[in-house]
Amino acid sequence: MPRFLRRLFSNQEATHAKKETRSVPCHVAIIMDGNGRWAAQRKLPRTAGHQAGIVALRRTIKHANEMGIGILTVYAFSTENWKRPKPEVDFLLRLPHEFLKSDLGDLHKKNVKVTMIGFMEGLPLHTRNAVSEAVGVTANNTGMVLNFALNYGSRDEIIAAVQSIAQKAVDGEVKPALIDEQTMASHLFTAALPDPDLLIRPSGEIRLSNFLLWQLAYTELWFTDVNWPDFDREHLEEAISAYRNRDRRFGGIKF
Ligand code: V0D
Repeated sequence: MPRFLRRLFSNQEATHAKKETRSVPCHVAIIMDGNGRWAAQRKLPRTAGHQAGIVALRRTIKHANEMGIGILTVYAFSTENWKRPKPEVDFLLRLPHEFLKSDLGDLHKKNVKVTMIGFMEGLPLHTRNAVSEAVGVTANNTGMVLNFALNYGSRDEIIAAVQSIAQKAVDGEVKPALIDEQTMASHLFTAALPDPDLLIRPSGEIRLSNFLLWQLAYTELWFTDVNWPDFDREHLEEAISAYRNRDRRFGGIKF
């Protein structure tokens, strides 16, 4: 029976919900938004906001790791970010190297595994090399997964998945009638990861902005007005405590 039908006919998720309300979310995704606004409020250049965003990222990784979060996915660069002025794009695309130069040693020591989702081939070679090195060095680590969404766009990700499934159908490798959620999920960048349990978006914007559209189907969403550079342990704790107090029903009924 396909998964969507099994979900209709079983109370598995409803039962599961009770357990999940007491634990820390396994997978937390964050849209690191509000860096430009933070800088503008201080009459600083946008680049200063991005630098402050790195500091917030560094401490959030530390807090997430201490809290026992299994996977932290952070949205660092979207496919739409190419529309920004070239100097800002160039600055942003140097940040992976800059961040890893200072932090990779510590992350590796803490057994953190660095991974990436997004259209790698669209990034400049220097950015790809920096990320590839971190992914390679930490490939066998068994601690928290730190997953960077770089040059990522959800609609393009879904289109690429559909193209590759369609090609397999043409080649006779898959039967169209048997394509199910699992087929789709296994063709997305996130194939190796469970769906996020919690999405956090700071900076007051209440939208998904083309981030993980498929994967967020059942995710709890948490929005806060705090800009990303000001995001600290208390904000992460607030989001997680809200998550733990919500009943996750996955469309089932609670009993
Ligand atoms: C700028 C706030 C770390 C968001 C954080 C290329 C906007 C700082 C990385 C990074 C960015 C990416 C991959 C990796 C290691 C680090 C990063 C970008 C922007 C866009 F393997 N911070 N960071 N990447 N900002």
